[in-house]
Formats: sequence, structure tokens, C-alpha cells
Amino acid sequence: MKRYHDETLFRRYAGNPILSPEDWPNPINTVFNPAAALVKGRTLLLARVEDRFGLSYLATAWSRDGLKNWTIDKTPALFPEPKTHPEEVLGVEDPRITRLEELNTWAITYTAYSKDGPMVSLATSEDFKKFKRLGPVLRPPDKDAALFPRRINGRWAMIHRPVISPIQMYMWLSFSPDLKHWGDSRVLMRTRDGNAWDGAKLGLCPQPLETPEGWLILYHGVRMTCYGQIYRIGLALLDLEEPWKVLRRSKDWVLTPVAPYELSGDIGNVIFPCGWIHDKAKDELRIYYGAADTCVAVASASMKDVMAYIKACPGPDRELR
Ligand code: BMA
Repeated sequence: MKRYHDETLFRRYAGNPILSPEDWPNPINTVFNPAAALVKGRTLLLARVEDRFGLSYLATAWSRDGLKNWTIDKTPALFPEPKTHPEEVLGVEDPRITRLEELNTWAITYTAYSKDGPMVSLATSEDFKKFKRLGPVLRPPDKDAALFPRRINGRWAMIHRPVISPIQMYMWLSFSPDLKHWGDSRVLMRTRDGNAWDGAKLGLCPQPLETPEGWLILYHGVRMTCYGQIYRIGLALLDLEEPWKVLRRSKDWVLTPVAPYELSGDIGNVIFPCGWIHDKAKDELRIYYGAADTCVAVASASMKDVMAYIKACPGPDRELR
């Protein structure tokens, strides 16, 4: 199996891509940017499907080992419902899943593509068959949001990516007493300068993962070139009780588009994860990502190596921001 030059931490699965438009039971354009969850021992992917018109909806696929033999549900899981949810009129995109033990449910944050731009919407589900929409929670333009799995000092917390200006697109953190009203917002992590891999914009990938050392987050960083954008991936570690404190942040990217399915497709040079699973039995962290906005791929690393890597990254004393 070919080892790409960027595979010093994460390694791509030899069977990539794991989901492609050809696998779909009906004609579609693309399937990408999936959220992931471990549901009763099976891996669920909640993927963004774009139809041949250009409208996106969310669909589910299941696998026993999270790598192969995917069963795709024929009925879309979350299809835009503009009559009752006008903010979804241009599609629903890029979900993230967080398990909320306190409420005994799964929460899904997704982009509702409204006529006024992307909005962060929230839904819950017990089984990924039925969904309860809680509606939009942040005004446009805002996207790339995921909830923390538990309250922090009594409040729910969410990372998201508002557009402050065309050169100010980076991660913010907001809090809520009830999952509906969000505020006390502050900048979490800014873009870096110049030609940095995360210099043009950045946003959260999957939901924050709690570890004894802090909240582990994966984020995409974008570099703008004269040929277009390059979407790469890095990691950061946030303080457990004061998550606005960034303890560590990747100086370099940990994955860059190099495989053929990442380099070309509807939008080449894109790695865009919206899901990850920490398989505790194998001590493995698997990240599920959209490749070139066209198909779904997976890469994995040992959790031990990921924690060793992030703890060796620069901290606040070394110009994190
Ligand atoms: C972002 C989002 C993602 C997409 C990415 C790369 O702005 O729209 O859905 O994967 O661009 O095209």
C-alpha cells in the first residue's frame, strides 16, 4: 500500500474512497463531508449528498467496522423543508454529531443554506431515522459548528465560524443555557499570517473530543493560491473548563490533499472532515472526510500518537495566535 508523504500521523485507508456517487441507489452528483457516530456498535455516517440540480441533503450509511460493507439508507435522513424551515431553502450541508448524555440524545449541527447565507441549525435524533428540528440558532453567515458533549460550568458550548469580513473567517466560541439562545461569544482561534496553511480561513471539523488533557479539536485551514484554495487539516487542544484557552495548536498541517481522490473532483485540493470516532478498543482515532467535495474517505492514527503529537505542539507562550 502506497504511503503518501504526509502520512506521519494519520494514515489513509487502503480501500479509500469508502463512499462514492456510484455507490448510491439513485443518481446523485456527489457524496461528501460526513459526520460520524458509533451507534450500538455500528458506525454511522451522516453524509452530505448533492443531487444533480445542486441541492444538498443529508443521508445515512452504516458499517460494522467503519471501513467497508456500507449499507446506504434509500430515504434521505434530513431533506430541506423550506415550507416549515425557510432557512433550508437552498439546502442542508456539512453536519456534525455530538452525543448529549444529559439529554440522552444525539445532537446534529448542520448548515441551513438560507437566502441570506449559511446559518447554523440544530436537530436531535434518537436513532438517525427520525429527526426533531430545533431550528436555526445563529444568524447568517455562520457555519462549521459543533456542540461540546456536556455543559461547561452550567452552560452548553458551541464552536462556530461566522464571517466577520472576507479576511476574517475563523473560529468563535459561544454559550447557551438552553441550546436555543446563544451568546457570550468570543474568538477561539484566528487565522495565521501570510502563506500559512491556515492563513486564509479556518473552521472546526468534527465535534470536540474530551480527553484527560483537554478538548481535542480537529480543524481545517485554508490557504489561498492563484489556482484556488487548499483545504488542509490541523489539531488543537483546549482547556477543559475554560475552553477559550488554546493550550496547543498544530504549527504544521497533519493531512494535505495528495491522493488522487483528494486532488480532483468537483472541487479539487479539499480534505474536509466532519466526523471522527475514537475506537477505544483499538486505541484508534478514525477521521471521516469529504475528498474534493466528491466522495468520502477515512484516515486513522493511534490516539496515543495523536496525544503525544498535540502535547509537543506550540503552546500559548509560543505565539499560538
Ligand atoms: C466550504 C464548505 C464545504 C466545502 C468546502 C470546500 O466553504 O462549503 O462544504 O467542502 O468549502 O469546497
